[in-house]
Amino acid sequence: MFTLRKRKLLYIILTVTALFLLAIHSKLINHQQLASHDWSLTSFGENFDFSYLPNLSDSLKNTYNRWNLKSSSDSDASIASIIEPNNVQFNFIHKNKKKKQTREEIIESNSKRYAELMNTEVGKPQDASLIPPPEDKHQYKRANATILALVRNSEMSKIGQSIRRFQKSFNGKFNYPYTFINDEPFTERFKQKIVKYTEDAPVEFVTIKPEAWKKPSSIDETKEAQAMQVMYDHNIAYAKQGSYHNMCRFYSGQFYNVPELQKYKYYWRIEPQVNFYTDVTYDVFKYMETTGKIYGFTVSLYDIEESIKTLWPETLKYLNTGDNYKYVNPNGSFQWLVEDLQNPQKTKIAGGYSTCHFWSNFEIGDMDFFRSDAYNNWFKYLDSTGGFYYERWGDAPVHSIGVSLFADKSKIHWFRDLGYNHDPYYNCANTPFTSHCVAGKFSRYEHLNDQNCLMNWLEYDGIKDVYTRN
Ligand SMILES: Nc1nc2c(ncn2[C@@H]2O[C@H](COP(=O)(O)OP(=O)(O)O)[C@@H](O)[C@H]2O)c(=O)[nH]1
Ligand SMILES: [Mg+2]
Repeated sequence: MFTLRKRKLLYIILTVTALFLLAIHSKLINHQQLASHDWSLTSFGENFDFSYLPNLSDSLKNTYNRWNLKSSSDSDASIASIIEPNNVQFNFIHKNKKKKQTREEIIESNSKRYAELMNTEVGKPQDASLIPPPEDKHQYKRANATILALVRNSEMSKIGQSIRRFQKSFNGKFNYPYTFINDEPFTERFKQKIVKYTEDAPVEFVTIKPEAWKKPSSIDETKEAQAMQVMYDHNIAYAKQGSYHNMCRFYSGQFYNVPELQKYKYYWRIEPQVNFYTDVTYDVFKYMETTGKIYGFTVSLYDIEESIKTLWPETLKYLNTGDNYKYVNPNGSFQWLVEDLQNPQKTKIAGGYSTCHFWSNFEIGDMDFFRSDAYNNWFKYLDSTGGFYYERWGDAPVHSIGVSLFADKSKIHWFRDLGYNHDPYYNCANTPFTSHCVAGKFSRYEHLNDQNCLMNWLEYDGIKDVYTRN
């Protein structure tokens, strides 16, 4: 039996141990809450969590809350946009107020309409006279354009595949020059091998200046490392890959300033391991030129909302500062940006942005648009927030928000007729010139059909069909 003294001692030891365990437990919980705070869905109430934007003024918080994060059922907005000094707002207009569809019904209806559209045979765009392939491509007067590929030395054979397909589809007929860019010098081996694919098209190899590629010195590396870990824990692709963040920032706001690209107006971006399924029988760059279009795309989809949580709120903050409102084009394509029906949770997490974007691995664009004050000043602001590193803002949502806000929607073109694939998505229409892809198929995984934004852009922004003659 224990003596009274021993019993007292045991009691004290047990109490201290219990208190100690309790303290550790509560510390662990606190730590977990802290670690997940930035990303957990539960940290969001009905209003946006402004802890991401500590410097946000109260008036702007109110501006966001006025329209942000309302669920589709309680949204009563009737004005699509307000573009005034210190009062820039975009509201999603719910048309079917009476007959509310569920998310599943919306996805089913959009997928069905998408498949029908892509299966309806179309030819070429009807809104311009198209220039056919020249008889002598060496004497041909081309548009001021280049085929642009940012690529690593290690991706030689993958970009080679893309170029072989691209030459067959388009460039073998028109012979536009290629510009290959890289953050490291291209090896002799890369250069020697690539020209076997590019045939007789002119080729330029460019090393990007470190200041256009490297992470700015203003980035707080401790904060960045913490943010990367949180994103990594939430399975965000490339969360911890610094070079990917650099790439996204570079393609968002640096590529059009590369000295070797100054001589060009238009670019067609290609990537490793992409496919082109259409025998293109007109000069696509000249089509952009004659119609005055500034941006062409093939695939439009939702993004990983947690990679761009503050991109839209920061954009609104910028537009609501000084006279930046003046850059917004009153005829921009705003509706698909703030749509909140198909994937409402995404719109909520991304602070009012649907996350819909044009997929930038295929882009045909006018660099003069990106060089404009409207786009470039906005990019500089975005860059100053550090969001390319503290989050993982992609160049695709940045380009898409940029062109949707600052360009007339008639200047953005869906290349419905150009068959294209970057895994796992397709743009495959029923045209006499397209083969080896399945018309109407959006993804090789059917469950990803809910990621398709195209019908939203076409419908909610009232985009004119230029493929059929009216
Ligand atoms: N030179 C260079 N190119 C890169 C780097 N990271 C990505 N890229 C290029 O940027 C483009 C997008 O990268 P990719 O790996 O295809 O990303 P994903 O399509 O988003 O999965 C491709 O053309 C890559 O070759 C890099 O660190 N250096
Ligand atoms: Mg890629």
